[in-house]
Amino acid sequence: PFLRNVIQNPIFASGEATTTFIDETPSLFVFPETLNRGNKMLAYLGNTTVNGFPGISHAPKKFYEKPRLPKKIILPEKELVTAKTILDQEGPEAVSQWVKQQSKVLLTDTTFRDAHQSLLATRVRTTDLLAIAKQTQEGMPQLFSNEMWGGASFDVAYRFLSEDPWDRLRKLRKLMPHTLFQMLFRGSNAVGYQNYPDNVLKAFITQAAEAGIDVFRLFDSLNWTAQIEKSIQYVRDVNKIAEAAICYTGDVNDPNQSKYTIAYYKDMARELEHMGAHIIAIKDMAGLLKPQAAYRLISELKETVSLPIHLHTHDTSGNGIYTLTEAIRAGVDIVDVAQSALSGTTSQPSMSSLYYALEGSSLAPDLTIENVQEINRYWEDVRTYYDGFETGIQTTSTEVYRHQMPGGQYTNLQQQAKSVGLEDSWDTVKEMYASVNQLFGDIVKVTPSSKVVGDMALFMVQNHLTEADIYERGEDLSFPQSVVSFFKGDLGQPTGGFPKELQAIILKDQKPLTVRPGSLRQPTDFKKVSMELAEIIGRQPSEEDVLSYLMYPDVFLGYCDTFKKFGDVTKLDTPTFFHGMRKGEQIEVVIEKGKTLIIKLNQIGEPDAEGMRILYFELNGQGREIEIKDAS
Ligand code: 3PY
Ligand code: ZN
Repeated sequence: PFLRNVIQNPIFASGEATTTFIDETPSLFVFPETLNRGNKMLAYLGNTTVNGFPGISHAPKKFYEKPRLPKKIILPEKELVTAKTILDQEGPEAVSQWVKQQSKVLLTDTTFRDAHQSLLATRVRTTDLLAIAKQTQEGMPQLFSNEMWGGASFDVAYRFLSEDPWDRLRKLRKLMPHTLFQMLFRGSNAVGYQNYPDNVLKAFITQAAEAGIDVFRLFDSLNWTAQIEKSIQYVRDVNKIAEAAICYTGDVNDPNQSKYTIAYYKDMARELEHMGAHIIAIKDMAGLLKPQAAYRLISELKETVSLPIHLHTHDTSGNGIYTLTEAIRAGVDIVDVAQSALSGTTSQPSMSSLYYALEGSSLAPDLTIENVQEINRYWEDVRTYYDGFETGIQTTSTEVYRHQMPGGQYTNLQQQAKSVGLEDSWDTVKEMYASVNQLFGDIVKVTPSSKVVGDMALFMVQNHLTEADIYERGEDLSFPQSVVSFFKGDLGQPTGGFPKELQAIILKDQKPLTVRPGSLRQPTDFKKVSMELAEIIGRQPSEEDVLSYLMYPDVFLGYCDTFKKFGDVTKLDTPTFFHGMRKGEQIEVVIEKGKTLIIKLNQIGEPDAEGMRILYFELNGQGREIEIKDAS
């Protein structure tokens, strides 16, 4: 192809090529396959430049400085033994023992997953994680783990970022071989919103372990342990760490609390220990665990089980650091924190704030705080790339103690309310969310059960329904699909069972399940699914593709279509990915080692009668015109 490029070059053909011809003519090195990739990239850039990125307002691209990377990372005097080394060499039980032997509290950094899930709609891209991965490992070798996968990050990667989450995992794994990687796994719902057959759960866990996950935080959205049991076993089967989670709701110190009492949490912890968990997590997804309740809960759990306790909370109320400090005083083994630039409000409390809150005391976590500050600067800068996805929540709010909405759901439901014309009734929706929770018998609310409560709250506000109306006129009402499915038992059984009268009203003549839905599912025939998928996408899918397709068929196929159309857009820098290019701007895109596309946007044409614009690009020195439909 190089010779063909030379021969076809007009300067070469005219005989005017001099000795610097090759150096000065980069287009000679653009080969057909690269050109094809280049053209796809131009199609993406053209479209984003003209039409913007879905979900954020279409504003001119700002000028960004390169994010500040750490200037200096202080390395420990002698290499530390990390939890990852212990897992790889001695297995998960040894990690469990090691954690318990530590005199200081250990930390999990959630910056790569829950922090941006809670603050930036999970939109942080792989490229921005990779750029700080190595320094994160070097600068914070004392961390227990880095939470970097699962939860909403799996489908958001495919759906909104045109990225393969498995690829993210593998690339980070390469750069951070000495750090435990942690993921959030929704029990029987894996990384989706519905129940999957047991063999799909097993295959997913096995594949995730193979791709790099070490710690699986396993929870059930109704705290029904039957739905976590199998997953614990599957994690044990691959010799990884099964961190079984208890979702925290209510308030253990509320004298009126009759369901989610200290005894309830202790019983559940015992059960999970019995099922083979290596660590017990308290998953306080809404940030309801108040400081004194934290002290009490952790103290009592430490006396109840012999496993390490890992606390996850959200700082929505503003009490996060105080809650963590009290938990640490009570002997909690590991706590979740985030880099301060991505901490606070609906995210986790700040790592450095916790450090300084405890500095000088025997409780302070072991950190090289200078490194943490250096790494945090990077996040201060990178966060500005994502300003289109900021939630708009600028302050703490103790209202959460009342409505109990998980951090991740708050702005989602707000959007949902807006989309059905209820933007002025947001306070009413929040109140209704609390009422629906009571109507449903006070349930655990976390993905996906939280969605059911949210859907019902919107339905009731939209249709001006009260609780009494539901009982009186329920027979004639057509309830949201998620609500019917919940009362059928598709998500499992809530603590204390379903309110029977309401269940009958909602289900009408359908019969509810009383057993684990997964126990009724036929095992998935992976070969058959693989063949079906190959037919649709026109290539042999990997095992990872098959699993993703099983979790999210439409989303995965949408991703494959986008990839065919635009190629690998993960190679673009983030401002360009979200905002396209400015007129006159030149960018360089490394599509693979040694292959760079130099792209310049010279002119944006006016739209014709059909709204088509011509964008005049240069791709490695060669003019390229791309026609884009202006959708505005
Ligand atoms: C998720 O399931 O995505 C969560 O983060 C729940 O808290
Ligand atoms: Zn969380």
